[in-house]
Amino acid sequence: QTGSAPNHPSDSEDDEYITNVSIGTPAQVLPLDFDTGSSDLWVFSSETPSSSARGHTIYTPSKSSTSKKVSGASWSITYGDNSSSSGDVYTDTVTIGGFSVTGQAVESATKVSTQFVQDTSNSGLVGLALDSGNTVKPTKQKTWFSNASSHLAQPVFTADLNHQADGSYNFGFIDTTLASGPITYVPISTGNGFWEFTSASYAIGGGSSKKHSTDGIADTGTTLLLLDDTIVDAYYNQVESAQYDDSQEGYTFDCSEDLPSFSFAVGSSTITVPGSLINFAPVDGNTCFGGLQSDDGIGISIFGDVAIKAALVVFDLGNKRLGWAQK
Ligand code: 0ZP
Repeated sequence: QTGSAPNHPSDSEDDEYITNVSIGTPAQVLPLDFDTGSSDLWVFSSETPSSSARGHTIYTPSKSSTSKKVSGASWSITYGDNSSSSGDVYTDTVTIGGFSVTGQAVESATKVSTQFVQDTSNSGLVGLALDSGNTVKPTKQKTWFSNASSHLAQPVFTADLNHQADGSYNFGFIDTTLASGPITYVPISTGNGFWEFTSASYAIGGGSSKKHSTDGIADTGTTLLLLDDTIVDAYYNQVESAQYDDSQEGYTFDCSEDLPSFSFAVGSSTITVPGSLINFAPVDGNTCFGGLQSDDGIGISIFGDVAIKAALVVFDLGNKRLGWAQK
Protein backbone atom coordinates (compact mmCIF):
# COMPACT_ATOMS: atom_id res chain seq x y z
CA GLN A 1 0.00 0.00 0.00
CA THR A 2 0.99 3.61 -0.55
CA GLY A 3 -0.18 7.17 0.13
CA SER A 4 0.32 10.47 -1.63
CA ALA A 5 -0.58 13.82 -0.11
CA PRO A 6 -0.23 17.23 -1.73
CA ASN A 7 1.47 20.05 0.18
CA HIS A 8 1.49 23.79 -0.41
CA PRO A 9 3.52 26.71 0.93
CA SER A 10 1.73 28.75 3.61
CA ASP A 11 2.59 32.08 1.98
CA SER A 12 4.60 33.68 -0.82
CA GLU A 13 7.83 33.27 1.20
CA ASP A 14 7.43 29.49 1.65
CA ASP A 15 7.66 29.95 5.45
CA GLU A 16 6.17 26.50 6.01
CA TYR A 17 4.48 23.73 4.02
CA ILE A 18 0.94 22.62 4.79
CA THR A 19 -0.75 19.26 4.16
CA ASN A 20 -4.36 18.33 4.93
CA VAL A 21 -4.77 15.39 7.30
CA SER A 22 -7.99 13.51 8.17
CA ILE A 23 -8.46 12.57 11.81
CA GLY A 24 -11.25 10.48 13.32
CA THR A 25 -14.63 9.09 12.22
CA PRO A 26 -16.21 10.88 10.44
CA ALA A 27 -13.07 12.59 9.16
CA GLN A 28 -12.08 15.94 10.64
CA VAL A 29 -9.66 17.58 8.19
CA LEU A 30 -6.88 19.74 9.65
CA PRO A 31 -4.11 21.66 7.84
CA LEU A 32 -0.87 20.45 9.44
CA ASP A 33 2.87 21.22 9.09
CA PHE A 34 4.84 18.02 8.35
CA ASP A 35 8.07 18.25 10.35
CA THR A 36 10.92 15.80 9.80
CA GLY A 37 12.73 17.58 12.69
CA SER A 38 10.36 16.40 15.46
CA SER A 39 8.35 13.34 16.45
CA ASP A 40 5.02 14.50 17.86
CA LEU A 41 1.69 14.61 15.99
CA TRP A 42 -0.20 17.34 17.85
CA VAL A 43 -3.26 19.38 16.98
CA PHE A 44 -5.30 22.38 18.02
CA SER A 45 -8.41 20.88 19.60
CA SER A 46 -11.62 21.41 21.52
CA GLU A 47 -9.35 21.43 24.60
CA THR A 48 -7.29 24.42 23.38
CA PRO A 49 -8.49 27.69 24.96
CA SER A 50 -10.79 29.26 22.38
CA SER A 51 -8.88 32.56 22.56
CA SER A 52 -5.75 30.66 21.40
CA ALA A 53 -7.55 28.59 18.79
CA ARG A 54 -9.20 31.50 16.96
CA GLY A 55 -8.60 31.15 13.22
CA HIS A 56 -7.43 27.54 13.55
CA THR A 57 -9.19 24.31 12.64
CA ILE A 58 -9.71 22.11 15.68
CA TYR A 59 -9.98 18.39 16.37
CA THR A 60 -12.88 17.46 18.63
CA PRO A 61 -12.25 13.95 19.99
CA SER A 62 -15.79 13.69 21.44
CA LYS A 63 -17.18 13.92 17.89
CA SER A 64 -15.08 10.99 16.66
CA SER A 65 -16.48 7.49 17.23
CA THR A 66 -12.97 6.03 16.95
CA SER A 67 -11.23 8.32 19.45
CA LYS A 68 -9.95 6.98 22.78
CA LYS A 69 -8.28 8.90 25.56
CA VAL A 70 -4.85 7.57 26.56
CA SER A 71 -5.26 7.62 30.30
CA GLY A 72 -2.53 9.39 32.26
CA ALA A 73 -0.59 10.47 29.15
CA SER A 74 0.71 13.99 28.59
CA TRP A 75 3.10 15.74 26.20
CA SER A 76 5.11 18.95 26.12
CA ILE A 77 7.40 20.18 23.37
CA THR A 78 9.66 23.19 22.80
CA TYR A 79 10.99 23.72 19.29
CA GLY A 80 14.27 25.23 18.11
CA ASP A 81 12.65 28.63 17.63
CA ASN A 82 11.30 28.52 21.23
CA SER A 83 7.68 28.04 20.24
CA SER A 84 6.00 25.45 22.45
CA SER A 85 2.84 23.48 23.12
CA SER A 86 1.58 20.80 25.50
CA GLY A 87 -1.48 18.76 26.41
CA ASP A 88 -3.01 15.29 26.68
CA VAL A 89 -3.30 12.35 24.32
CA TYR A 90 -5.92 10.39 22.34
CA THR A 91 -5.63 7.60 19.82
CA ASP A 92 -7.65 7.79 16.63
CA THR A 93 -7.59 6.91 12.94
CA VAL A 94 -5.32 9.26 10.99
CA THR A 95 -5.42 9.29 7.19
CA ILE A 96 -2.71 10.95 5.12
CA GLY A 97 -2.83 10.89 1.33
CA GLY A 98 -5.36 8.06 1.32
CA PHE A 99 -3.45 5.79 3.73
CA SER A 100 -4.98 5.20 7.18
CA VAL A 101 -3.30 4.34 10.46
CA THR A 102 -5.65 3.18 13.22
CA GLY A 103 -4.73 3.78 16.86
CA GLN A 104 -2.41 6.67 16.03
CA ALA A 105 -1.47 8.88 18.99
CA VAL A 106 -3.05 12.28 18.42
CA GLU A 107 -1.69 14.79 20.94
CA SER A 108 -4.32 17.36 21.85
CA ALA A 109 -3.10 20.86 22.79
CA THR A 110 -4.33 22.37 26.05
CA LYS A 111 -1.66 25.11 25.74
CA VAL A 112 0.10 26.70 22.77
CA SER A 113 2.66 29.53 22.71
CA THR A 114 1.89 32.88 21.02
CA GLN A 115 3.78 31.94 17.84
CA PHE A 116 1.27 29.16 17.25
CA VAL A 117 -1.70 31.37 18.19
CA GLN A 118 -0.58 33.94 15.62
CA ASP A 119 0.35 31.52 12.86
CA THR A 120 -3.07 30.44 11.64
CA SER A 121 -1.69 28.63 8.59
CA ASN A 122 -1.21 25.42 10.56
CA SER A 123 -3.44 23.73 13.12
CA GLY A 124 -0.68 21.50 14.43
CA LEU A 125 2.27 19.40 13.34
CA VAL A 126 2.93 15.89 12.07
CA GLY A 127 6.32 14.82 13.43
CA LEU A 128 8.20 12.63 10.96
CA ALA A 129 11.54 12.26 12.75
CA LEU A 130 12.44 9.07 14.63
CA ASP A 131 10.26 7.63 17.41
CA SER A 132 12.90 8.25 20.10
CA GLY A 133 12.19 12.02 19.97
CA ASN A 134 8.52 11.70 20.92
CA THR A 135 7.66 13.67 24.08
CA VAL A 136 4.63 11.72 25.40
CA LYS A 137 4.98 10.65 29.04
CA PRO A 138 5.00 8.18 30.70
CA THR A 139 5.04 6.13 27.47
CA LYS A 140 6.50 7.47 24.21
CA GLN A 141 4.22 7.15 21.20
CA LYS A 142 5.14 6.16 17.65
CA THR A 143 5.02 8.60 14.74
CA TRP A 144 2.39 8.15 12.03
CA PHE A 145 5.07 7.04 9.57
CA SER A 146 6.54 4.54 12.02
CA ASN A 147 3.09 2.98 12.47
CA ALA A 148 2.43 3.04 8.73
CA SER A 149 5.81 1.72 7.59
CA SER A 150 5.21 -2.02 8.08
CA HIS A 151 2.06 -1.78 5.94
CA LEU A 152 3.63 0.31 3.18
CA ALA A 153 5.02 -1.23 -0.02
CA GLN A 154 8.42 0.12 1.09
CA PRO A 155 9.29 1.70 4.48
CA VAL A 156 10.07 5.08 2.89
CA PHE A 157 8.59 8.51 2.32
CA THR A 158 9.67 11.34 0.07
CA ALA A 159 9.46 15.13 0.36
CA ASP A 160 8.89 17.22 -2.74
CA LEU A 161 8.67 20.90 -1.72
CA ASN A 162 8.53 23.71 -4.25
CA HIS A 163 8.94 27.49 -4.32
CA GLN A 164 5.50 29.15 -4.42
CA ALA A 165 3.99 25.96 -5.82
CA ASP A 166 2.37 22.71 -4.77
CA GLY A 167 4.39 19.61 -4.01
CA SER A 168 3.84 16.24 -2.39
CA TYR A 169 4.68 13.90 0.43
CA ASN A 170 4.61 10.32 -0.85
CA PHE A 171 4.53 7.30 1.45
CA GLY A 172 5.65 3.78 0.50
CA PHE A 173 7.03 4.57 -2.94
CA ILE A 174 9.54 6.76 -4.74
CA ASP A 175 8.36 8.68 -7.79
CA THR A 176 11.63 9.23 -9.64
CA THR A 177 9.90 11.51 -12.18
CA LEU A 178 9.89 14.17 -9.42
CA ALA A 179 13.68 14.50 -9.83
CA SER A 180 15.96 15.09 -12.79
CA GLY A 181 19.05 13.37 -11.41
CA PRO A 182 19.78 10.03 -9.74
CA ILE A 183 19.13 9.50 -6.02
CA THR A 184 22.29 9.30 -3.92
CA TYR A 185 21.94 7.67 -0.52
CA VAL A 186 23.89 8.35 2.67
CA PRO A 187 23.57 6.54 6.00
CA ILE A 188 21.85 8.37 8.86
CA SER A 189 23.03 8.46 12.46
CA THR A 190 20.01 7.64 14.57
CA GLY A 191 21.40 8.50 18.03
CA ASN A 192 19.77 11.94 18.26
CA GLY A 193 16.44 10.83 16.80
CA PHE A 194 16.81 12.86 13.61
CA TRP A 195 17.36 12.23 9.92
CA GLU A 196 20.99 13.15 10.52
CA PHE A 197 23.77 12.74 7.97
CA THR A 198 27.26 14.01 7.21
CA SER A 199 28.11 16.15 4.20
CA ALA A 200 31.84 16.20 3.44
CA SER A 201 32.23 19.34 1.33
CA TYR A 202 30.57 22.39 -0.20
CA ALA A 203 31.04 24.77 -3.11
CA ILE A 204 29.93 28.32 -3.85
CA GLY A 205 28.79 29.18 -7.37
CA GLY A 206 31.16 27.66 -9.89
CA GLY A 207 33.99 27.67 -7.34
CA SER A 208 36.09 24.72 -6.26
CA SER A 209 34.77 22.30 -3.70
CA LYS A 210 35.97 22.91 -0.13
CA LYS A 211 36.41 20.06 2.28
CA HIS A 212 34.27 20.72 5.37
CA SER A 213 32.45 18.10 7.37
CA THR A 214 28.87 19.14 8.19
CA ASP A 215 26.79 17.13 10.63
CA GLY A 216 23.24 18.09 9.67
CA ILE A 217 19.62 17.04 9.60
CA ALA A 218 17.04 17.09 6.80
CA ASP A 219 14.27 19.16 8.39
CA THR A 220 11.09 20.09 6.52
CA GLY A 221 9.93 22.07 9.59
CA THR A 222 12.78 24.60 9.38
CA THR A 223 12.37 27.31 6.77
CA LEU A 224 16.00 28.09 6.02
CA LEU A 225 19.34 26.40 5.36
CA LEU A 226 21.38 26.78 8.58
CA LEU A 227 25.11 25.98 8.39
CA ASP A 228 28.41 26.72 10.16
CA ASP A 229 29.61 30.33 10.24
CA THR A 230 32.69 29.50 8.15
CA ILE A 231 30.48 28.37 5.27
CA VAL A 232 27.93 31.17 5.67
CA ASP A 233 30.66 33.86 5.86
CA ALA A 234 32.45 32.39 2.81
CA TYR A 235 29.18 32.41 0.86
CA TYR A 236 28.24 36.04 1.58
CA ASN A 237 31.85 37.07 0.86
CA GLN A 238 30.89 36.32 -2.74
CA VAL A 239 27.84 38.61 -2.54
CA GLU A 240 28.93 42.21 -3.07
CA SER A 241 26.03 43.92 -1.29
CA ALA A 242 25.76 41.41 1.57
CA GLN A 243 26.13 42.45 5.17
CA TYR A 244 25.32 40.93 8.50
CA ASP A 245 22.30 42.83 9.83
CA ASP A 246 22.15 42.79 13.64
CA SER A 247 18.52 43.88 13.75
CA GLN A 248 17.42 41.07 11.38
CA GLU A 249 19.83 38.61 13.01
CA GLY A 250 21.08 37.41 9.67
CA TYR A 251 22.72 38.27 6.38
CA THR A 252 20.83 40.63 4.10
CA PHE A 253 21.67 42.02 0.66
CA ASP A 254 20.38 44.14 -2.19
CA CYS A 255 17.34 42.30 -3.63
CA SER A 256 18.47 43.00 -7.18
CA GLU A 257 21.87 41.29 -6.82
CA ASP A 258 22.14 37.84 -8.41
CA LEU A 259 23.27 35.31 -5.84
CA PRO A 260 25.67 32.44 -6.50
CA SER A 261 24.38 28.90 -6.10
CA PHE A 262 25.37 26.77 -3.13
CA SER A 263 26.31 23.09 -3.48
CA PHE A 264 26.77 20.47 -0.76
CA ALA A 265 28.06 16.93 -1.01
CA VAL A 266 25.79 13.96 -0.50
CA GLY A 267 28.01 10.89 -0.65
CA SER A 268 29.84 11.04 -3.96
CA SER A 269 27.37 13.47 -5.57
CA THR A 270 26.31 17.04 -4.89
CA ILE A 271 23.04 18.90 -4.56
CA THR A 272 23.00 22.46 -5.90
CA VAL A 273 20.69 25.07 -4.39
CA PRO A 274 20.20 27.81 -7.02
CA GLY A 275 20.91 31.40 -5.98
CA SER A 276 17.26 32.26 -6.61
CA LEU A 277 16.25 30.04 -3.66
CA ILE A 278 18.86 31.66 -1.41
CA ASN A 279 17.25 35.03 -2.15
CA PHE A 280 14.68 34.19 0.51
CA ALA A 281 12.45 37.25 0.95
CA PRO A 282 12.37 41.06 1.05
CA VAL A 283 12.68 42.48 4.57
CA ASP A 284 12.26 46.15 3.80
CA GLY A 285 12.31 48.10 0.59
CA ASN A 286 15.17 46.88 -1.54
CA THR A 287 16.77 44.68 1.14
CA CYS A 288 16.41 40.91 1.06
CA PHE A 289 17.01 38.26 3.73
CA GLY A 290 19.24 35.31 2.92
CA GLY A 291 17.97 31.73 2.85
CA LEU A 292 21.36 30.54 4.07
CA GLN A 293 22.09 31.59 7.67
CA SER A 294 24.20 30.59 10.65
CA ASP A 295 23.44 27.50 12.74
CA ASP A 296 25.19 29.17 15.70
CA GLY A 297 23.66 28.11 19.00
CA ILE A 298 21.70 25.16 17.59
CA GLY A 299 24.41 22.54 17.98
CA ILE A 300 23.69 20.92 14.63
CA SER A 301 23.37 22.11 11.04
CA ILE A 302 19.92 22.12 9.43
CA PHE A 303 19.12 21.38 5.81
CA GLY A 304 15.74 23.10 5.93
CA ASP A 305 13.23 23.95 3.21
CA VAL A 306 15.62 26.20 1.25
CA ALA A 307 17.81 23.12 0.59
CA ILE A 308 14.99 20.59 0.34
CA LYS A 309 13.23 22.63 -2.38
CA ALA A 310 16.19 21.98 -4.69
CA ALA A 311 15.85 18.22 -4.34
CA LEU A 312 13.64 15.18 -3.98
CA VAL A 313 14.54 13.86 -0.52
CA VAL A 314 14.01 10.20 0.35
CA PHE A 315 13.57 9.30 4.04
CA ASP A 316 14.36 5.58 4.08
CA LEU A 317 13.56 4.09 7.48
CA GLY A 318 14.06 0.48 6.35
CA ASN A 319 17.68 1.05 5.38
CA LYS A 320 18.36 3.90 7.84
CA ARG A 321 19.49 6.22 5.09
CA LEU A 322 18.62 9.50 3.38
CA GLY A 323 18.47 9.92 -0.38
CA TRP A 324 18.93 13.21 -2.23
CA ALA A 325 18.21 13.75 -5.93
CA GLN A 326 18.58 17.06 -7.75
CA LYS A 327 15.26 18.39 -9.14
C1 0ZP B 1 11.48 27.89 11.72
O1 0ZP B 1 12.18 27.62 10.76
C2 0ZP B 1 10.32 28.85 11.68
C3 0ZP B 1 10.60 30.02 10.82
C4 0ZP B 1 11.74 30.88 11.26
C5 0ZP B 1 12.26 30.83 12.53
C6 0ZP B 1 13.32 31.64 12.92
C7 0ZP B 1 13.87 32.52 12.05
C8 0ZP B 1 13.37 32.62 10.75
C9 0ZP B 1 13.91 33.54 9.85
C10 0ZP B 1 13.42 33.63 8.57
C11 0ZP B 1 12.39 32.81 8.18
C12 0ZP B 1 11.85 31.90 9.03
C13 0ZP B 1 12.31 31.79 10.35
C14 0ZP B 1 9.07 28.06 11.26
C15 0ZP B 1 7.85 28.94 11.11
C16 0ZP B 1 7.37 29.14 9.87
C17 0ZP B 1 6.27 29.95 9.65
C18 0ZP B 1 5.64 30.53 10.68
C19 0ZP B 1 6.08 30.35 11.98
C20 0ZP B 1 5.40 30.97 13.05
C21 0ZP B 1 5.82 30.79 14.33
C22 0ZP B 1 6.93 29.99 14.57
C23 0ZP B 1 7.60 29.38 13.53
C24 0ZP B 1 7.20 29.55 12.21
N1 0ZP B 1 11.65 27.31 12.88
C25 0ZP B 1 12.70 26.32 13.11
C26 0ZP B 1 12.10 25.28 14.04
O2 0ZP B 1 12.15 25.41 15.25
C27 0ZP B 1 13.88 27.11 13.66
C28 0ZP B 1 14.95 26.35 14.19
N2 0ZP B 1 15.78 26.81 15.09
C29 0ZP B 1 15.30 25.11 13.94
C30 0ZP B 1 16.63 25.91 15.37
N3 0ZP B 1 16.37 24.87 14.69
N4 0ZP B 1 11.47 24.24 13.44
C31 0ZP B 1 10.80 23.19 14.19
C32 0ZP B 1 9.40 22.96 13.64
C33 0ZP B 1 8.57 24.27 13.57
C34 0ZP B 1 8.16 24.75 14.94
C35 0ZP B 1 7.35 24.07 12.68
C36 0ZP B 1 7.34 26.00 14.90
C37 0ZP B 1 6.52 25.35 12.60
C38 0ZP B 1 6.15 25.86 13.95
C39 0ZP B 1 11.63 21.90 14.14
O3 0ZP B 1 11.69 21.34 12.87
C40 0ZP B 1 13.03 22.15 14.61
C41 0ZP B 1 13.63 21.00 15.39
C42 0ZP B 1 15.06 21.47 15.70
C43 0ZP B 1 16.02 20.44 16.07
C44 0ZP B 1 16.20 19.53 14.90
C45 0ZP B 1 17.34 21.03 16.48
C46 0ZP B 1 12.92 20.85 16.75
O4 0ZP B 1 12.77 21.81 17.47
N5 0ZP B 1 12.51 19.64 17.08
C47 0ZP B 1 11.85 19.35 18.37
C48 0ZP B 1 12.62 18.37 19.21
C49 0ZP B 1 12.01 18.33 20.58
C50 0ZP B 1 14.08 18.73 19.32
C51 0ZP B 1 12.14 17.00 21.27
